[in-house]
Amino acid sequence: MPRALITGVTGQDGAYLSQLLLDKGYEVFGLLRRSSSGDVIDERLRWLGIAGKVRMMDGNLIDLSSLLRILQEVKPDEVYNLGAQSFVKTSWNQPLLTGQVTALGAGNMLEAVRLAAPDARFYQASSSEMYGLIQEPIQSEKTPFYPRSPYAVAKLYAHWMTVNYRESFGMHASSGILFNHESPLRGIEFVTRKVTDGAARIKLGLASALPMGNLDAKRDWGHARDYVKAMWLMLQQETPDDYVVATGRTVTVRDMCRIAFSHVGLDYEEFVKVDPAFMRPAEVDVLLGDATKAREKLGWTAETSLEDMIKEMVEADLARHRARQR
Ligand code: NDP
Ligand code: GDR
Repeated sequence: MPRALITGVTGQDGAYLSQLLLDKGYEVFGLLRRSSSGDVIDERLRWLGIAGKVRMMDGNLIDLSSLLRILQEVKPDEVYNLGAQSFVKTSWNQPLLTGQVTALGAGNMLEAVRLAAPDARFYQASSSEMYGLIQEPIQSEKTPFYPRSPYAVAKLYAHWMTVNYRESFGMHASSGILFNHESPLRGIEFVTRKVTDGAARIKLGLASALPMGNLDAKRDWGHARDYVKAMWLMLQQETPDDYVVATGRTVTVRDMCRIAFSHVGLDYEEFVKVDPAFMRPAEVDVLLGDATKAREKLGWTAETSLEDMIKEMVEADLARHRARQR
């Protein structure tokens, strides 16, 4: 039975990846950082019906000793480094913590794998945010980076450390440059989930308006369930490499609002209000990924349309609110 260790196991991608690996017969271990609200930490795993099937290991990405101990105990075949301070807007409020977790945390994990599990295959969760102020209209593995937030700067460090450990030590270390991906398990602070939850609340009479930031930003949005398959495929290749994972379609936040509200029979323009509090000090205006390499080498393609995904998210949020009302 192959063994996988996932950092960020309590997050959106950690939950879907755990489900995928359990279905494939893996023994799945998750790095869990201690929290005072213990009863809600595996909420996403419970949603997918896999709570209790992932073995939780007590540690933290900023504590190298905990990572070494866990790797010695687990002896994983594959390590997926998904843990991060992942909310871009918060990275301006907590820039140094973001650096410690998102950048140095990945460095810690690479170092721990090199020292304690050198034969394990390693996946780094890199991000399209690294392209930032875009240098080419469609971004591929060859497009230069220009990070626009402390989060993106931190991800760039983690990305290049992954490349460097592969080249320096011959590690099987791969980096997935994933464009935005969403699901009913997306954190409520991210724009798609904020909108699907807002549309559901307004439909049910629980709210009357939705304050938003920049409606003109464009993103290439896919489904997290599809994207975790690409992570796994990267680690099944004979040689490690970097891959863009994207749908190849970009849509404005405004259009995404229209899709979500129209699903519940409402006109978004009546409810969505621009509020400067949700604007960012620097914006990534548009992202659009070219996943040709992933398609040709991994045989991967995005399967879920934006419309189907937003519909699934709105339905899930309606169900959540209805359950609370009972
Ligand atoms: P989430 O924000 O949902 O999950 C982040 C995870 O990181 C949580 O499990 C969190 O644990 C964990 N974490 C945070 N700090 C630490 C720490 N100090 N030590 C250990 N674990 C920690 O992110 P997603 O699932 O959406 O994304 C997964 C990864 O992919 C992230 O690295 C993200 O930056 C990256 N990414 C995401 C994209 C997306 O569109 N979703 C696109 C490209 C990259 P806790 O529950 O305790 O907070
Ligand atoms: P992003 O995702 O910053 O791309 O990072 P987010 O959903 O937060 O923002 C996307 C775009 O929407 C605009 N926006 C708003 N965003 C939020 N959160 N709230 C709002 O009210 C709002 N109004 C407009 C933003 O300005 C932005 O342009 C996500 C994270 O998952 C990262 O970890 C990951 O690396 C990247 O995707 C790829």
